[in-house]
Order: sequence, then C-alpha cells, then structure tokens
Amino acid sequence: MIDLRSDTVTKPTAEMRKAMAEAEVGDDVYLEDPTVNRLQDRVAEMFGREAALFVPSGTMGNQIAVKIHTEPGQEVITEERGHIYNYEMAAMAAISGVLARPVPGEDGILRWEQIEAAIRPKVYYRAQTGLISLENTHNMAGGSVYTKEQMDDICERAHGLGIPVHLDGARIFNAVTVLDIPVSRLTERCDSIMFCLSKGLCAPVGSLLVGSRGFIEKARAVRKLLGGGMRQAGVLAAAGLVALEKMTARLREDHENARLLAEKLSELPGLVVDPKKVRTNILIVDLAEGWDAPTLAARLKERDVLIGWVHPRQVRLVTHHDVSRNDCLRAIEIFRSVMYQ
Ligand code: TLP
Repeated sequence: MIDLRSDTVTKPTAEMRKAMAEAEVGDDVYLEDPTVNRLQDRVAEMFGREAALFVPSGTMGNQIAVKIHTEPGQEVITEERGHIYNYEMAAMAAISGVLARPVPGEDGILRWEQIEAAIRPKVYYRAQTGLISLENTHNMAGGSVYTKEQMDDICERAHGLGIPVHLDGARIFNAVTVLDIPVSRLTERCDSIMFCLSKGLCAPVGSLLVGSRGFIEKARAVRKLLGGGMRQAGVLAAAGLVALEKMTARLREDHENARLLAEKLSELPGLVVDPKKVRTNILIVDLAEGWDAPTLAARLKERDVLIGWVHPRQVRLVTHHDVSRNDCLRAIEIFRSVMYQ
C-alpha cells in the first residue's frame, strides 16, 4: 500500500521503538516521569519558552488552549478551513462554551484586515472576541505557510487590542523547514503553541502545548479535567524525543515528494492543482467535471494507493517518511492508469 491519506499514518522508527523499550518512567500525574519531564524541558528550550506540556493529541492541545484563553460566550476567530473549527467535534462549543468565527483567507492565510473586520465591537451586548487561532502550516489549504512577518503582524495588532493568539502548529516543523528559521523565532509572538509529534515526525502518539509557566500550569489542570492525565507516559515521550531530535531535518524530502506529485498530477486533465503553491507535504487537488472523489479514492485503493477526500470534488494527498520518491512515482502512474485507461 502507498498510503497518502495523512502523515498521521507514519509508524515509529526502529530507533523510537528502542528508546520506548528502554525509557525510564514514573507517574506523570505526580510529575514523576523523568522522560516526560525531559521532553517537556527540551521543547520549552527549543521554543525559547518557560514551559511545555505533553498531551495525548493535537485536538486536546488546541482545546485546552481555547479553554484557558476564553470565557464562555466569547468567539474564536479562525480561518474557515481551520482544523480547530472543522475537525475537532465542535469541541470549543462543547468544552469551552465559545463559538468559532470562521474567516476565509487566501490559501488559508489570514491578513490582519480580515481578522480586524471580524473582531466584535467592545459593547456589552455583543459576544466578545476571546481568541485568534492561526494554523501553520494550514492543513486543508494545502499545507500553506505563514511567514514570521505575517504571524508577528497579526500577534502584535491582536495584543494591541488585548486579544491572545494561539497557534495550531501541528506541522510547525514543516513551516520551519520552508522558512529556514528557528522554531523559537517563528513562534515567538504567539501566546500559546500546540505542535504534534505524531504527524510527519513519526512518533506514535502525542503533541505538546508550549507557553508561559502560568499558562502551562493551568493547562496541566485542564488536561486532567479532560481525562488526559497520563501515568507512565515516558514510553511515549521517549519516542517523542527521538522525533524532535532526529526527524525534523528530513521533512524537506517530504516537501520534494509532494512537489513531484503536484507537478506530475497537474499534467492529468482531470486534476487541478498548482504545483507552485505546494510548499510543504500536503496537496489539495480539485477534480474536474465528471470525477467524484469517493469513486476515485475507491478505484485507487483497488490498486493499492490510499488517498483522502475532503469534498465530493476534492482529494488530499500527504507525503511522509513511509512514502518514498519511488512510491510517489508509482502512485502517479496508478493515477494515470485508473483515470485514463
Ligand atoms: N489532522 C488530521 C485529521 O484530523 C484531519 C490529518 O490527517 O491531517 N491541527 C491540525 C492542523 C491537524 O492537521 C490535526 C490532525 C490536528 C490539529 C489534531 O491532531 P490529533 O489528530 O492529534 O488530534
């Protein structure tokens, strides 16, 4: 199988499995797991922040941040295709009592003028804007990237109005790879950051929340409230440490493979994708009239290629560690033969 559904399908590497088997562990609810503590300290250091917290999933990390930053009855501004709004079970409403205020951005990237227009006036009878959530890279907008300047501009102006900014940085190391700057610099103005170890970095489980000591202390309590207090989680953190130290440098390869897929697939008349816009490891491909995504996915599956579909006329392909350049070349041939032979 050539599995292009997501980078979440990556399996832990041999080095991760060894580190997991040998991990020193303790009870993390008592703050006594040395490997979890090491991972959290290392992440805080990498991001140049006071503290970090290991959480079971990206969704939990995002939702903890929403709960801490907002009051019930407020709104959270997010790009309209944002994960926090579309793929997290309306959790911000269910858990924090807030509404998403979706704003469309070109290629998923919001500009301050668009955000400003969605901020509610400060009058007591209007729902107040409690938080702005940015997504870098932007998953459903085809892995698009906010530059540091774009993020800083939004953060500075939001802070000027007293509004915090959370970063859904599930794939922040993909953005860092493209922009070629340290993750601490790219994210320095955000009030909180969530990133995932379990996507392109290949760890089996886990994400981190990063921020000030006060924020992370609150986050630890909310994590427990949500049932996310883990015990000997060092076995997972051990894989996470390998992910952080060893797996970020190779993301460039995934980006090259995604570009290759985009270039070749854009030559097929039934598929619409602009290779120039593919900067990281995600391709969102529109289907021309006459094609439908579930049928195309099913026919590719018969030929051992797995892809995801977003809408009846849109599919998603994601490159990762467990898909080689040769696999991508094979997938392109299979697309060609399924669609045109
Ligand atoms: N994304 C998954 C699906 O849920 C769509 C994927 O296959 O890409 N933020 C972003 C930007 C994400 O892409 C995801 C997962 C999450 C948060 C949530 O992470 P998990 O799955 O760990 O809860």
